[in-house]
Amino acid sequence: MKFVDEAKIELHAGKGGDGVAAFRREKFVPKGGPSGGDGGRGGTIFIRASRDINTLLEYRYRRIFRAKNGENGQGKDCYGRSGEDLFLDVPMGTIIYDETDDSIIFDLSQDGQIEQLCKGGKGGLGNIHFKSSINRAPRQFTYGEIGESKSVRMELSVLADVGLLGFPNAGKSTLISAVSAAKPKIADYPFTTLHPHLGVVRSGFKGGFVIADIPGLIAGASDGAGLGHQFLKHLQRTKILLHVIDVGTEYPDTASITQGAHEICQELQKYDESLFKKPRWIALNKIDLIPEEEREVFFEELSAALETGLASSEKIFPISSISLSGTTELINSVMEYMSKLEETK
Ligand SMILES: Nc1nc2c(ncn2[C@@H]2O[C@H](COP(=O)(O)OP(=O)(O)OP(=O)(O)O)[C@@H](O)[C@H]2O)c(=O)[nH]1
Ligand SMILES: [Mg+2]
Repeated sequence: MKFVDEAKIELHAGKGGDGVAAFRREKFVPKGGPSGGDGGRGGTIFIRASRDINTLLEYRYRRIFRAKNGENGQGKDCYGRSGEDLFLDVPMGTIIYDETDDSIIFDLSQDGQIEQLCKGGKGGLGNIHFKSSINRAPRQFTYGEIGESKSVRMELSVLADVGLLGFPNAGKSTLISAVSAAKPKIADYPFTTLHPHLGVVRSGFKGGFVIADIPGLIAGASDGAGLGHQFLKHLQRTKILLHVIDVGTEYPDTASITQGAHEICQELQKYDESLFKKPRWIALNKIDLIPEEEREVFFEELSAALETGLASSEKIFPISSISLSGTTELINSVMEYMSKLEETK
């Protein structure tokens, strides 16, 4: 599924340092000439594309970026130091729009591509530049120029890395809203989610990964039951499927939970064998509804039951999308998995 990750930021290049008017004061040189140096150039803001970043998440937390100002010039022919340039790293594929007229400024399609976004202001001139045959003691100097400023929008089309799968009401939307900034509708009735949503999860992996929340599936979806199963196509290019199972509501009916899990996997297999064969993990959700002291035994029993059929999964994570217990472990495991995939690429 295509999804647009977006961030709006404000950029201010550095101001140039002012030039200065100064005169030489040296022993035995009674009337020293002008010696005021130029101001340094203000820092320029560049944008740099990198294949090592996945999302624009970083730019949703920090929105204003300023490059350093140039230093003012000084006496004794000293020039001010230039302000340091600022490089903003964005994922390859990011498109930069000018917020004022919505025009495209850059389309960063190459890894390592660097473009100048906001030019730093020129430094002012010191009075050494104004010396002439008719004016040997000029007092003129100029001020540094203001750096360029811009408001830009960055857009990136991203594909989901993780796809959520499960019955209506399993808590898929609650999970995505717990681990990402996405705010899908959540309600205690089936088929709350009618359209797929994506959420970006902040993690150490390339600045985050993307989870897709799709409408719930039910048995018979391949024949059109419920909302049907055409939404599964959005999971086609994901790297992991996460099968969310509501174990809290049906606790302690292991047989019914297992049966339900198999139904989902049957629908998946009917839809597409390759999707069915994708790595699929299980999130046992709503564990907050299960008495704490009974959880361990129950999870063991349930894991054993799930292992025997279609729904078998290498990894099972007991979680609560409401109390957030277990969600960090889940996210960390996804992150590790993605990093490994990347290494073997
Ligand atoms: N106690 C408890 N309730 C949860 C948990 N996760 C979700 N719920 C509740 O379960 C109900 C369904 O949650 P949703 O996130 O809308 O479920 P969904 O899987 O997205 O459902 P559809 O969009 O209809 O497919 C809501 O009332 C949630 O508050 C959980 O971990 N614990
Ligand atoms: Mg939902």
